[in-house]
Amino acid sequence: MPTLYISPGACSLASHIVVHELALPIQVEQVALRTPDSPIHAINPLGRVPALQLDDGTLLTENSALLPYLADQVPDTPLFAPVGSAERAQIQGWLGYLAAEVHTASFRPLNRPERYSADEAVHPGIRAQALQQLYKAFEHIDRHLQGRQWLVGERYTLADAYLGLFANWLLRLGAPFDQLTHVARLREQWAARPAVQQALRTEGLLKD
Ligand SMILES: N[C@@H](CCC(=O)N[C@@H](CS)C(=O)NCC(=O)O)C(=O)O
Repeated sequence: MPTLYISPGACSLASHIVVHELALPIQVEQVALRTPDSPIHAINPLGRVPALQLDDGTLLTENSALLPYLADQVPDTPLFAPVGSAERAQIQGWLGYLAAEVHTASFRPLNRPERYSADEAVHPGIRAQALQQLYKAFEHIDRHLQGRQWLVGERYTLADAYLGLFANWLLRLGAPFDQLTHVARLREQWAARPAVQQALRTEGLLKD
């Protein structure tokens, strides 16, 4: 059976959720991150999650590739859209935006300023700039969600599964992110989904 490597609360939550949304026959294995002895280093040379190892040993990484791959295991799932459709490109557009603008350009310097400078004295400045960047990235999403329930096509898609996890990370930041009411509403709808709750429970992030 294929194995999806995840770490509790990490960005691998999006792929983990989709495994539950689609009831895919995939085993989920939790690994530690940023420790040299973690088994993830033998799986993914970057030492990162999510990573999906197929039965023949093929390794798939990157949420922006994994989420479409998982959805494609169930043809016609409403989580994605037909090949060649504008909706499919819109969903992929949001996956790219979330991976690049929200995760890599904003959350990473906020959480890991040491990757941008070895000089600890400048870390508060890196974090402050990253917070501004993050706010701008989410303002764009909040505006897009005005008058819409979900990001694309009036139904929950891969893009919302991925956005929900980043919106969840915002909870610990408080103001001014709490002003983004449309993002907050989407996060609540996301958190109410049984597949999201199942994934959160497995990762030890939701108690009964
Ligand atoms: N662009 C990758 C980012 C993956 C990533 O940065 N994962 C983090 C967890 S959120 C990780 O494994 N970090 C461990 C490390 O970088 O050492 C994706 O979207 O899949």
